[in-house]
This record gives sequence, C-alpha cells and structure tokens, in this order.
Amino acid sequence: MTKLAKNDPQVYKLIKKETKRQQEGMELIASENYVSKAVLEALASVFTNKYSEGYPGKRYYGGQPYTDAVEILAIERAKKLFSAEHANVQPHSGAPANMIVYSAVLKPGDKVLGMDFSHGGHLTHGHPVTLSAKIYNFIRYKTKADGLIDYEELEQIALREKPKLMLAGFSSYTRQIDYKKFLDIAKKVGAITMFDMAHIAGLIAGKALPNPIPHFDIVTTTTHKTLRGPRGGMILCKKEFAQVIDKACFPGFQGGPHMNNIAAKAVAFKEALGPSFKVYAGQILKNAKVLENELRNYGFKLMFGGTDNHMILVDVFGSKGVTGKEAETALDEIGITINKNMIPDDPRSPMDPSGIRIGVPAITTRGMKKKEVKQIAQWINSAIENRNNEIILNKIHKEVIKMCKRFPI
Ligand code: DSN
Repeated sequence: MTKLAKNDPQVYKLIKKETKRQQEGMELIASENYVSKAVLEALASVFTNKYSEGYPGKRYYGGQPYTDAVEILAIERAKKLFSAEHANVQPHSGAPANMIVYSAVLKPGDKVLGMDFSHGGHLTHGHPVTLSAKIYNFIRYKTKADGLIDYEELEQIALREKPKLMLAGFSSYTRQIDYKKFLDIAKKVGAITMFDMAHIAGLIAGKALPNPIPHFDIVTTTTHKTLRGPRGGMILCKKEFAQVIDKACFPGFQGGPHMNNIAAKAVAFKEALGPSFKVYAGQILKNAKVLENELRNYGFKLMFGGTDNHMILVDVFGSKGVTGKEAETALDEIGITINKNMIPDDPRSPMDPSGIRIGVPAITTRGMKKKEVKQIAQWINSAIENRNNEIILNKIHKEVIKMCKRFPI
C-alpha cells in the first residue's frame, strides 16, 4: 500500500493498526471471518469505478462487457454452490436482501411469521425498531425450554394468523431447523417460504449442514460470515420468483450494484466450491462441539441446549452472575472478541443483556483445532471469573497474542 502510505498516512496507519488488531486478537464473533488475499484483491480492483444499473445484458449505462462477465460468473458459481435455480448477487448486504424479498412478495400490512429476536431471530425479521416492522405485520414464534423451535406452537400460530410469508433463519439460534416440519406447516397455510441462511451459508456450501435451497421458495444470505467472502448479500430463489426478486432489488430498492464486491463474491464462491472448503466447514462443527463441551464443564449455562452449528449462546449472568457487557469487557481485555447477546426472553436490556454469543468460524480459518479451542475455553472461563484481576488478565492476554502469532491470518 505504498500509494496510500504516502497520500493518506492517517488512513494508512489506521489500516495498519486494524491489521495488527486482527492478527493479535482472537476473533470469536460468530459472524466474522477472514477473507483470502484473492478476495481482498478483487475487492480493491477497478470494478469499483463502474456504474452498472440493471442486470447482465440489460444495463442502463454503456461499457459493460467485463461487469456483465463478472456478474454472470458470480451468478453461475452461486447457483452451482447452492443448487439454486436463480441467484441475484447484487444486494449490498443481508439486511437489504431481506428488505428486497419482503418488498418483492408482500404488500404493506401483510403478515410475516418470523423467529423472535431474543430467541435467535435477526433484527430484520420483524423487530419493532426496524423499517420492515413498520411496513409489514410481523408475528413471532419462539423456542421451547429444551432449545428446539416449538413447532406445535408454530403450527397453531400459522393456522390462526395465516401469514403470507413464513421466515426461517436466525442470527443467534444454535440448533438445526427441521426444514421438513417448517415447510409442512407453511404448506398447510399456503405461505411463501423464506430462509435467511446468513449465519450458516458456509456450513451449507461446505456440506456440513443440509441445504435449504431446493426446498424453500426464497433464501437470503450474507456472503461474509461462514461463507468467508466479502461483505455483501445475495438472494437465491425458485425460478417463479426470479423476476419479482430482480425487480425488487433494482430498480425497486437499490441503485448501482457494487461491481468490485460482486467480483469478490465470484472469487469467494470459487473458493467455496473447492474441496478444502468442505474440510473447513466440517472443522467448524468439530471446533464448536469442543467449545460447547468445555464451556459446559466450566459451569456455563448454554442456551438452546448446545449447538448444531458454528456458535454458542451462553447465559453468563445465569451461570456466573456476570452480565453480558461485563463478560464482553473482560474478554476484550485478554484480546478475545465476542459480543454480548440477549438470551430467550431476556429480563435484561440489549445493551447489557444476560448472554454472550461465541463463534468459531474465524479461528477455524486460522487453522485452530481441538487443542487450541480447549485452551481458549479455559481462558474465557478464567477471564470471566477473574475479571477484576488485572494481573491475571494481562497474563492471559500475552498468552492469547502468542497463540495468535502461531496461527497468522
Ligand atoms: N450483525 C450480524 C451478526 O452478528 O449476526 C447479523 O446482522
């Protein structure tokens, strides 16, 4: 980055500092990951200079031979990766992708049945603070005490409310959704089915979890997180929804697609189609299981009864009398990054909830396995239990940095 260092030393220094933070820190935020250098190079390419409103072969501006070619590559690779009939790779991220789907298939006031936020659903699945909740009528389903979705209640709500859209998917739910049960209920009430697979897209691409795409009408995702691509979104759907989805994306909701981002998505999809990505996805599940067992042995209460995917939701307040915010701060001090998180029907506030969410996709990308995960669990426990002891926290922090240096990003 010689030009940047010379022309804008302030930004250059911040990038250098962030690089060091990422290199020396243990990233356990469940939605974060490290992209390859190839993805970074595509992101930093001249495609960022181009306006390309429209779709390949149907653009509003000239000069599109290479943007068309790169978008087609991304589309074809996405379809192959997820066995999808149609792919739209233009959504800027997951939240816009969800909004695009709602606007494509719903009218203002229509009913959507989505997962409750504190039970693992995402903000854009109808949380009252969002724009979508002001336009559409969201109804929520929850999980049971054993951590599984209450499919009986889901069916009762669906039969009573007759939603136009039934939405599966989550951002902090740690168990596998029973696709068949969900789809059977949707069929009974004639609802359109949508799956937000943002968190587990990489696990699906790597065949570690079953693929919802051939079964659900519409599937949204981010391309970062477990899929390990650039920050961005994508919508996959059955052919019959292709036209309304494309129209709702552009011109309905977005302007010009970010073509550098689409080029980087194409690169990431090629990586995910390769054999090593299967190994990666499988290792994520193994690492998450090790973390689950270790944390349980240290006396942590795990929500939803454990994990079937890449993340764990821990009730730190119920287990150790430490709030989510206190735990996040203690772990920050030792260079382990997680996020405080609501637990189901959390009596505490979102800024200082009862839980923390921990995920292993990023450390798995670094090559960490069972031995390292066991050590990380021990550090997490020790930092939370000794959160007021600077000497212990400093000592652990040095060990964290040492391990990170053995597994460079
Ligand atoms: N912010 C993402 C996450 O952490 O799950 C979802 O939007």
